Amino acid sequence: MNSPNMYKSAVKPTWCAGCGDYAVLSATLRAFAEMGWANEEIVAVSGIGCSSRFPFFLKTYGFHSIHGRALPVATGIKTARPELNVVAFGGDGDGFAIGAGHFVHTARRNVDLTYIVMDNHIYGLTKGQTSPTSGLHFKTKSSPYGNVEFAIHPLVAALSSGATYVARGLSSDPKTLKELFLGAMQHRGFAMVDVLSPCVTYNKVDTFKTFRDRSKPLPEDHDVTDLIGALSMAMDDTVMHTGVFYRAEKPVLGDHLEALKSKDGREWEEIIEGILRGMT
Ligand SMILES: Cc1ncc(C[n+]2csc(CCOP(=O)(O)OP(=O)(O)O)c2C)c(N)n1
Ligand code: SF4
Repeated sequence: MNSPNMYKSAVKPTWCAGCGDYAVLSATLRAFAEMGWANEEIVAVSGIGCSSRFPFFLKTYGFHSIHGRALPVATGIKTARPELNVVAFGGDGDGFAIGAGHFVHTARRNVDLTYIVMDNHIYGLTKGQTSPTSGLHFKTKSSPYGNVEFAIHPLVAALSSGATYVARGLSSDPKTLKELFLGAMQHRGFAMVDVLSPCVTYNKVDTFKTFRDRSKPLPEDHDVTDLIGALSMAMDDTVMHTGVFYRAEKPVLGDHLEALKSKDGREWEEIIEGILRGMT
């Protein structure tokens, strides 16, 4: 088996001491090792945020893009180079605020890539503002009188948009996290893992302890092929379930594009030219 260390770059993580993202990094390195991928077969893509610094710390190809744009960049890379293993990383702000539109469309296209979200319920990099996963009444610099918005359900959004592997894990349980990442990387299709990963510096409410106290593994008899069952578990506000909610086999975006090519023996240039002609 490959060693997790072979995927570590020479750049030391610059996260605050105790940040939940360290555990996500270590679980990722171990999942890569178990996948047995060569360094040059992996592309790590991110947007902007503390969590989006991820590609710096990996000895793989990397693309540190712009805020909220990890998924369109990852889609482009996977489309142009389907043989590469594309893994996108980012925060809840990056993915569910500015990047929310891209998230929904990447899911419905079932792009064959893994998306790992470090969900700390706050904007860390910009020093603590309310995010779309922050709870109602949560006080931050941008909501000094308390948050007046309901939180988004990342898992419900993923499930209802067409994602074909949907899971939730905890930074405080890196062993299970590695298994969830492995499942996502082995999956053919859009795989999202939402990781409850505390920001120890700016979020004093959603801590390791509160995430642990509020969460519970999915029941052993949970059926991962049942979309309605997965949605109802994801919508349960009384407990934050962890584990694999849903898994399905469906054609990926690349399959549809390949079919366009093979139908009349068209080349990419011809397909793109045809699309552009239709747009003018
Ligand atoms: C277009 C644009 N808008 C806003 C910003 C400022 N900005 C940078 S990171 C960020 C949010 C970071 O939060 P999150 O994505 O949850 O990641 P975290 O830092 O918590 O890991 C914001 C608003 C930016 N860089 N670019
Ligand atoms: S500010 Fe928060 S999210 Fe950013 S590195 Fe520090 S603890 Fe982690």
